Amino acid sequence: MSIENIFVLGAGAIGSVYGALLSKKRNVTLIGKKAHVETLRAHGLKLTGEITQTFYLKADTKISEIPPNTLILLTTKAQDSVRAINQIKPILRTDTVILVLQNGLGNEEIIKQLVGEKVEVFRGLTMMASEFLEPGKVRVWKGETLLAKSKTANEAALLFNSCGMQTRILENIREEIWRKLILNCVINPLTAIFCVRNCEIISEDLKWIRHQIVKECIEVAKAEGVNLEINLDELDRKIRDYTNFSSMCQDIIKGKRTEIDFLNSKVVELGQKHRIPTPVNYTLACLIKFLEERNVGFRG
Ligand code: KPL
Repeated sequence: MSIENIFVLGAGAIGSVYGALLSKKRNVTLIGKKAHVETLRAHGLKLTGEITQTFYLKADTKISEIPPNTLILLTTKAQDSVRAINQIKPILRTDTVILVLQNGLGNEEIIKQLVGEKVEVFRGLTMMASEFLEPGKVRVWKGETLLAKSKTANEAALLFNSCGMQTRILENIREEIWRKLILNCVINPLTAIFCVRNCEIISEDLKWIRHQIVKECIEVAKAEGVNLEINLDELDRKIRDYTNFSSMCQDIIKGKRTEIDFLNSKVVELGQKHRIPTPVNYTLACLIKFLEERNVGFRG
């Protein structure tokens, strides 16, 4: 495949950043919510933070037609991917490629089941952070992009790197998916519950909880055939470097559903399968579910 067109399906904070940077070299269309799309069309996309630039690129609320040689970056929240993919399923072509760039475990398997063999689906992970400030405005913190080895991964990595995104291909992405999952299982619920920036959870008072989350995840990963060695102090240092509000914290603030089912709840589910207790992950998942329900209740 030679990537000519790119759709970013789920142009919230992180999707908008990827779309903006890739528009330096390719024809990119951001697919997002109406208010964001209208602002992008009228005033462009303003990135602030570690990248300060305004990008003028195409934007729409849905994909009506998929041209040949299209790469679709799936950046919706994990819980929205089935709906998003079902909408475009009838117009997918055999030369369309889907890159699943989301948080969570098991996402690409769901997409593969939906689209079948005819479409190449591969997994990516982003270590970038972003905040959706208002329609048309996103703050960004740079970070690496990791791509699973697949037919289109080489071409995608070359393109991403040429657009200024530090990108690597991994022979075996499974271990990195777990590492990112663990980072999210620690950061996302704690920041969402306390409504604080990621670096703020590096408090001595939360140390036992942070480390217990990791220990439970490591046990479950092992039972799933992934042996991880994680240095807890190093992980704490990594978290201290993130000064943004996590995606889950942003979701809770906005009264939206979160990715908890693909993060801590997924670890609990797999723990049950292997009879491994995961009480701390379970407690956090319950607290997030409570916040989600309360939000939905308030919205009526
Ligand atoms: O993936 C993220 C998220 O917010 O969902 C991190 C890397 C934790 C950045 O906040």
